[in-house]
Amino acid sequence: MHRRDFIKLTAAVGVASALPAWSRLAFAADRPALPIPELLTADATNRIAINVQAGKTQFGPHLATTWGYNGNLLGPALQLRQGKAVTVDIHNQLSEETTLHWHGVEVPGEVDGGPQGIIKPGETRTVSFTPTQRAATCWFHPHQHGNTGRQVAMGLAGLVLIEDNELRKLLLPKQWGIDDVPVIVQDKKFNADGQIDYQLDVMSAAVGWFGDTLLTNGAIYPQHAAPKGWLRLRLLNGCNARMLNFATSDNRPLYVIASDGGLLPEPVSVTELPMLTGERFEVLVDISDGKAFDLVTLPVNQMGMAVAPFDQSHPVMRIQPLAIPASGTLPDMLTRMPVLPSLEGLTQRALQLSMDPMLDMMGMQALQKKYGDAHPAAGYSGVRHVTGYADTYVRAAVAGRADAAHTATVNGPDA
Ligand SMILES: [Cu+2]
Repeated sequence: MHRRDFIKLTAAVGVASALPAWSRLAFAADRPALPIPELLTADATNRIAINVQAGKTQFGPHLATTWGYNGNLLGPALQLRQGKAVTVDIHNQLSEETTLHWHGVEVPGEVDGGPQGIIKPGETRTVSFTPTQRAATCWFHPHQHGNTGRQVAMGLAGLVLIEDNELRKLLLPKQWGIDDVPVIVQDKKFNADGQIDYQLDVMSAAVGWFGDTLLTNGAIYPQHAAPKGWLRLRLLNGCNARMLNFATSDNRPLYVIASDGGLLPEPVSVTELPMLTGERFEVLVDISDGKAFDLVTLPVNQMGMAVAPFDQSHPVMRIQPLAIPASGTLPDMLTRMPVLPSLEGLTQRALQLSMDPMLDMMGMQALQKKYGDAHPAAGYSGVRHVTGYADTYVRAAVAGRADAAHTATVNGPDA
């Protein structure tokens, strides 16, 4: 266990032990506590240090070699301020090249860690930038050419929280790891030796790499105890290719307050929240009734992704309300948004990405051979697979970018 995990766990247990015995019993001993990434802010000289390093992580029965930022797995949540310059020193302690890409953060190309921003083993890359965008939950991960998927699968990913004055004024839940909770969801696969399995074959080349074990902040079906009232979840679909569809086990609504781009004008109540890979949403959940429930992901209509155990509702984490009251609220209004410009008279361009049809066919056959065609919901039993953006996404994923969906379709002004 990381020291920071221990501190968070101690804090959670501290809260729990202040409660009557019946309440503590609800916190199941056999379920791991949700690991909470450390909230890291810049030091007095506006610097943040990130070490890209290798370690070991226990996943159920598997003790696997994993990679992390400043730890064994995943990384800290970097809290940045709008308008405040920050310098990040990225030290690569791995034995191979990597890059660090600021996903969703509006930074100049030379600062970003695309495939050009290589950090050789043992070397340090220093980047400086000033966030100018609205408050938003973003993330960072490698974007090494040809190796992005594997390096992320090994554990490299962390959150970036951009804050601004507008967000600070709202009385949203904001106690990190207590009622403002990061939820990084990723699927993993392990080989016979219990190591992370990132073998690409015709099937994963055709439909995208996917695993059979769901991790939430790196833990299998963890639990989180939170003060009863409003609970804020910062959801990240950190999977390689798997679309997720968040819901609650007792159908209580999720109130979406922010997307990739920051606050929505007002909360939107949903009972299902589909998320493509790389996407972030912030939701508030009312847990004032004190009843425990699961955050789950429902089966999705995406080729290859609805096979067992994902052919049914699958738990993401258990949420256990505590007896103590929470202090955050769900405001009726969140922010003012500018009116969308008229789309009239714009030139529309459609770019279609495609892949080797032979590889596609071989992948489909491999999928059918492995899982059979007994799951119509899996969307691979027909001649064609899923339609729309999911299909485009799957194809984009073949290009090897976990976040290629952003660039898969471009429709816009011919400016
Ligand atoms: Cu990305």
